[in-house]
Amino acid sequence: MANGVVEGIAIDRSFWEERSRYRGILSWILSTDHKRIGILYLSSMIVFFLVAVGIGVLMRLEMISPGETIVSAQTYNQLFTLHGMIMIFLFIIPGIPAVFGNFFLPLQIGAKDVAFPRLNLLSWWLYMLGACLALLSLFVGNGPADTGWTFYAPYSIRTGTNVTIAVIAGFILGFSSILTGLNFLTTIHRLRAPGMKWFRMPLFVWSLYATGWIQILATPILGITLALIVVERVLGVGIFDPAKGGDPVLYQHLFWIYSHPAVYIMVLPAMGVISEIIPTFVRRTIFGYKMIAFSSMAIAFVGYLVWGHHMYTSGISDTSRMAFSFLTFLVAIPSAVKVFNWLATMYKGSIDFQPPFLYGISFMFLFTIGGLTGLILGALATDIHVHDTYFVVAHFHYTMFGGAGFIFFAALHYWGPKMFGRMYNKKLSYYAWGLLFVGFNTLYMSMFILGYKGMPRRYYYYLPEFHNLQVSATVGSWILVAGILLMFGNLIYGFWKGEKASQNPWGGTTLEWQVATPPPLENFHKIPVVETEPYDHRHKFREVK
Ligand code: HEM
Ligand SMILES: [Cu+2]
Repeated sequence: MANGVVEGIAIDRSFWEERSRYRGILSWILSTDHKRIGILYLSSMIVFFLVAVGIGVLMRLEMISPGETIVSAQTYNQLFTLHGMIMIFLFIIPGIPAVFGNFFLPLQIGAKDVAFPRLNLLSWWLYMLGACLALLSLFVGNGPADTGWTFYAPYSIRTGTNVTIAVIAGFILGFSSILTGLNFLTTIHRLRAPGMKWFRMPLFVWSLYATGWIQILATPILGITLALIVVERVLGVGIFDPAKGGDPVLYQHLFWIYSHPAVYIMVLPAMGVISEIIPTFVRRTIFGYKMIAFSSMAIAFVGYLVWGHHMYTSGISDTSRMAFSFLTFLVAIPSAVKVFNWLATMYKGSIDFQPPFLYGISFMFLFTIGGLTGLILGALATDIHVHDTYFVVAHFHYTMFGGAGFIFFAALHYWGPKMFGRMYNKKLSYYAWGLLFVGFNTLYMSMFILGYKGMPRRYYYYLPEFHNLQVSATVGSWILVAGILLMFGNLIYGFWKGEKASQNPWGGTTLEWQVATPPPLENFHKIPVVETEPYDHRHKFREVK
């Protein structure tokens, strides 16, 4: 039977109708059901994302002409710091694991919930506490931090803005990520259904497994580093500030020892989602299942060893620069294995260009541009030229936004109907995709060229020869935001008022498509027994009537 059959399941109350002793919003914010926690993360995350997008548009508006346009130079510093902090710590790092990992991991392995449901709820509460603190830093004292999201020392030690509150918020958000990772690793080790052997797990589960190890091993390093900033700011102990005998380069090492592996907390789950979407819409089993699973683990491991490529210009030795450059090229190999296997799966497949597939393969195009420019940044000779310019800003928007961000959108289009039980308007999602894709490339391609020509990042003023491309970048941001708003408007209206969705609208083969839509509270009445490999289109499972 196909990847386990759910026998004798009756149409049951969906998790939306959970009977709990609490009513209204309390029945949500005090629920330990993994599906409800996934929806809690989704709703809070979309709000934070849209706030940060708004800040991004403001920054682009400011840059439409050299000199003051709408905000002062100091405010501009605070805007890019806030934008980066919210996008990284409140959207893209929790992102796919917290929303779709929470909702679908137990369903995909045949479990009733994650291993520690109450700890799971605590992770969301910590996420919200961290978010509230970050937003509080807007309104008290000297206003939000103006250091950039990287909080480089010694400026982050000396500035009078709310760095202390911001880094405490980061510290708390780190715990939310650690607890989520811990929960997922234990769930995958302990709660798989009978027959769900390691090499029968969907590849999304493998990507969450690799990500979980980074979440629990790397995040504590960020926690300690941010705590040391607070110690130095509050107690004046010299750790990073050379004026007090500290070492600012030590700060950079500690910060990037977490923040480079952190880019894989962002991208690995995205690579897992696309490995689900491609077999579904090309109606073929995935090419090189084991190699894709292993390449997730390889990326997670080698990704720990490349952090120095952020510090080629900070005065580290030539030997270490060469070593970090070599290792950076090495990490490109397992990523390329994945791209090759996805293309091989699509080759000669009967492709069904549904919205999830379209958003999904945009990831492959945009992430490949991000990855290849990553090699330009990984090479010493070229990096020295483009480090700290718009080229870097464009590069990480292609990898993080074009990569993980577009997959977040693809996952919403793919799994949203299962989560909410209703469909969205497909035509509108194609239009939204068009605006997103054209706006995205206009904005960030302009920034690639500006950076290559020498436009520094985080600068408020610029030379007249940069003006035309700055204008096209800003126009690109308007088209991009029109796409974002149309996409979310269409999805929210569809999930609320749209036509009822069937149990398996896309013909997926993994377990979540074998339970009712939306899923019942307990997921499965009887623990399923898994008998075949995932993505096996030869076996059709019975619709629950
Ligand atoms: C409509 C969407 C967006 C727009 C218009 C936008 C625009 C920008 C601009 C113009 C900057 C450069 C500021 C400068 O160096 O002068 C920037 C920086 C940044 N963006 Fe975005 N961005 C968007 C979405 C995103 C997303 C989705 C992410 C992450 C997933 C992201 C993460 C960052 C980070 C980390 C920085 C660096 C901030 C710093 O220098 O400290 N952005 N963004
Ligand atoms: Cu890096």
